[in-house]
Amino acid sequence: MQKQYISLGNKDVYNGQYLLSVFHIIPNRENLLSAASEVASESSTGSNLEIGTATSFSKSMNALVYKIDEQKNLVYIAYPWRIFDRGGNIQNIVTFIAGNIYGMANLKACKLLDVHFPSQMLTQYDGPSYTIDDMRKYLNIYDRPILGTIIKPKIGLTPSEYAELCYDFWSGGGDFVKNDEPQADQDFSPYTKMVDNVHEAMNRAEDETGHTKIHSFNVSAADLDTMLRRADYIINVMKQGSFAFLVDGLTAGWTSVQTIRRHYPNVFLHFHRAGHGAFTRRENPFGYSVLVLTKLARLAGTSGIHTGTACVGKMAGSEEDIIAAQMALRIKANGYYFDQIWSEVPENDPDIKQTIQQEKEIWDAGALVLSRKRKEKELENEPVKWRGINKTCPIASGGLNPTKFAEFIEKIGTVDFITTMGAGVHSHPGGTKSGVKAILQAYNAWHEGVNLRDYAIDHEELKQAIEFFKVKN
Ligand code: CAP
Ligand code: MG
Ligand code: MG
Repeated sequence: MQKQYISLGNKDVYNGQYLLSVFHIIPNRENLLSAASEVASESSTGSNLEIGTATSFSKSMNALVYKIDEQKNLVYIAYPWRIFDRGGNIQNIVTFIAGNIYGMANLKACKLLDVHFPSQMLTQYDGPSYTIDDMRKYLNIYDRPILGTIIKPKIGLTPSEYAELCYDFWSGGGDFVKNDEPQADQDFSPYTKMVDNVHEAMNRAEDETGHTKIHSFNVSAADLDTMLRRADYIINVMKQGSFAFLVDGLTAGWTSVQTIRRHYPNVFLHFHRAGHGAFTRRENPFGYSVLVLTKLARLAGTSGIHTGTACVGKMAGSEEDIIAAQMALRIKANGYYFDQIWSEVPENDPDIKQTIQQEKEIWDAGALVLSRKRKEKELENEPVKWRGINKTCPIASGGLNPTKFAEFIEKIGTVDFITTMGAGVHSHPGGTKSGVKAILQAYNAWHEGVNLRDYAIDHEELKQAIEFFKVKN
């Protein structure tokens, strides 16, 4: 037991000087409070033994166990946020609160479930600069989700084959195409050739449809210089607004995410979270939650992050995906353990209070009302311009298909997201173009409140999708 890291009932932790956290901890042998003090020590100033070199100042930087729930094995730890690297560094926060502690031999479980960033701390971090609102202006789409796809097969197409599928999706009515997360500079698809071919396909599709289109290019690479070279090549070829930069945020790392955010503040930063399941899945006793990942990504300045499909798609998800989506989008959102307000001024600021109330009214009205208001541009109570961390948009992907779209929209409660369906589009019996038409038809059925099967009677692509995806009801 390291008593200098325990301060149960301490109310100072709510004074804005602490990042608050809650962990699920199961000790091997010792009691929960003792294990908690070891975690607080190892994740802040200490080690496994009390050190004689601590000073009165260093002790003031100790993390503090301020609350404990023996029944649920929950431990609340407050971190003085001055211990984190200045300059808005996310990687350093993760190293502290989700680093060495997972290797501690005296624990059977240690999972960071939620975090709370106080307003004063938010001022130190970038937050998103280019948001889905900017993307909506570019696309002139306000009243529905942005409809995207991932090109499949995941890898193995030549640049022209790849670009042709992009053209099919865009000319069929789709808005947004992304590289799949491992697509990079493979010998059978040289990076610059892929970009050039996408550019030509996009021009063709825009000329034909009269609508702007977007492609999200994976700029993850072996080193930052190569990432910047790829990003700069895209900027030289594509017009502003027509591209996003995708970063495999976990395998390329937080430094890569923040480098792209800081070098290209006018580009949509698309965070793909490949690998997150290794530590976010509920059955994993060690790691941190989808909610924590999403909050860190917003703080880092991500414009859009995959937040899962809440069991509607193919990935192991949960209701937490919906909480994560709201945490990404809203000015104020409630986590399981902490409310989070993303304003850089305290909650009792009159502007912020009004903005939070306005946003709540829009959200409580529901996705359909938001969609209709956006269509008629009736958003008279759109939250006023507010001071704080801009929104990150949810990206809904894995395993979605046109027949599951309405169910997902109802679950997430908003249309303010991007969907990127891969197999859900390219496995359509009529091919990619029919796949995207089926998504649009499925959206319109939901928006008009018409049962999918009824709507499909005179919409062939949706009818084929219902057969193919074997929709029961
Ligand atoms: C989806 C996907 C995405 C996953 C990521 C894939 O393809 O391209 O990377 O959705 O999962 O490679 O599986 P499908 P998440 O649409 O064909 O499933 O969005 O949960 O992070
Ligand atoms: Mg700021
Ligand atoms: Mg993928």
